[in-house]
Amino acid sequence: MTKERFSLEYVHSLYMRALLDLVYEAASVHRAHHDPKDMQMCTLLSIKTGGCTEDCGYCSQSVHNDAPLEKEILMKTEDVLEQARKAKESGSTRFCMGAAWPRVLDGKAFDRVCDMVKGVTDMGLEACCTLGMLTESQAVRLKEAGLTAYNHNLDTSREFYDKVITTRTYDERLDTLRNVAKAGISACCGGILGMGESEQDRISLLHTLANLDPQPESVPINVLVPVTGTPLEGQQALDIFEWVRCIAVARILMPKAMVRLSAGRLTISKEAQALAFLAGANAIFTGEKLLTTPNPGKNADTALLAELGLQPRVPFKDEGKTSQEAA
Ligand code: SAM
Ligand code: DTB
Ligand code: SF4
Repeated sequence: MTKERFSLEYVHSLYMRALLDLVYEAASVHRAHHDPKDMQMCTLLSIKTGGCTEDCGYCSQSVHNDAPLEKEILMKTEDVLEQARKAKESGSTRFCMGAAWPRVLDGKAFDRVCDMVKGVTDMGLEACCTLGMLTESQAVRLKEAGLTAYNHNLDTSREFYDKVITTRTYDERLDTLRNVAKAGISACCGGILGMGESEQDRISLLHTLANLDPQPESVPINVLVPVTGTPLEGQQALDIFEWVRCIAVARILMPKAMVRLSAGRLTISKEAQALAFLAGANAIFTGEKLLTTPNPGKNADTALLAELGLQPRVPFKDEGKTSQEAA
């Protein structure tokens, strides 16, 4: 077994620091590795919605749950590219396409997703996909199509995993992450907080994420959106300072990663989001909708960024230019 980068004891000790000391350290690490004014804006699109055979307890799209949802078959490539164009016009630099599949199957649907990835990349946007489990050869095809990153979350600790999902294992998640890495694609890998897990579970998740080799290029921090008709619909809301702690620890342990505030922002105050940005969060999903649940609209986010003196980050193909030059 290779030696781990960070011990569980160390991650635990970081997590338990006085909150403001932790935020201060995370802010220092953030400023040493990133421009603290930059905020990466990403847009999500559900390219295939609902009907998923996995039993994830939080998800509106699982056939095992009873969430009110209109199922939709795989979108047409031209419709996806139209949405990508709109996302680019409204300032997003990354376009993430999500499909409610347990795993990718080779065939026409996957061929179409590869075409979408190529189209999005050709537009000068970073392309990201989240399609469920993936083999190494499928990862290679996505890489050839130009994929920047693959989103595949560990979601919670290994210990808590089967309290939330029983149709797959933690090791299967890790296998896909290995296939993604072997193909030379960056991983976008994080989790969901507020599913009833303990503090120790959050520490364990952060420990696993930070010890991935290579570390994730981006770390989405989702807060549970309690969807009606799912087993987690009545889950008590997470203490917001636990969320801030996780963001700060993620920033310290993964200094180069984009730490992305993902699901759950709609119910988080702008003051708490400002604290999260101070603690190192530097990416958000923008637009009225995530995959199936609502998100703060563009106007709210544009106003928040302006109030805090933050600016949308320029696309990777325009690196070196200022935001104005790239526009
Ligand atoms: N089916 C693929 C998979 O599970 O990897 C991709 C789509 S799945 C919807 C992407 C991620 O969305 C999940 O890993 C989870 O972190 C997040 N997610 C789904 N439902 C959520 C909810 N109700 N609240 C917060 N995050 C959620
Ligand atoms: C991630 O970690 N969060 C995004 C993205 N990756 C694909 C998805 C959030 C989905 C929230 C629930 C929904 O809208 O269905
Ligand atoms: Fe939802 Fe993804 Fe789980 Fe399917 S695998 S139920 S889409 S989170």
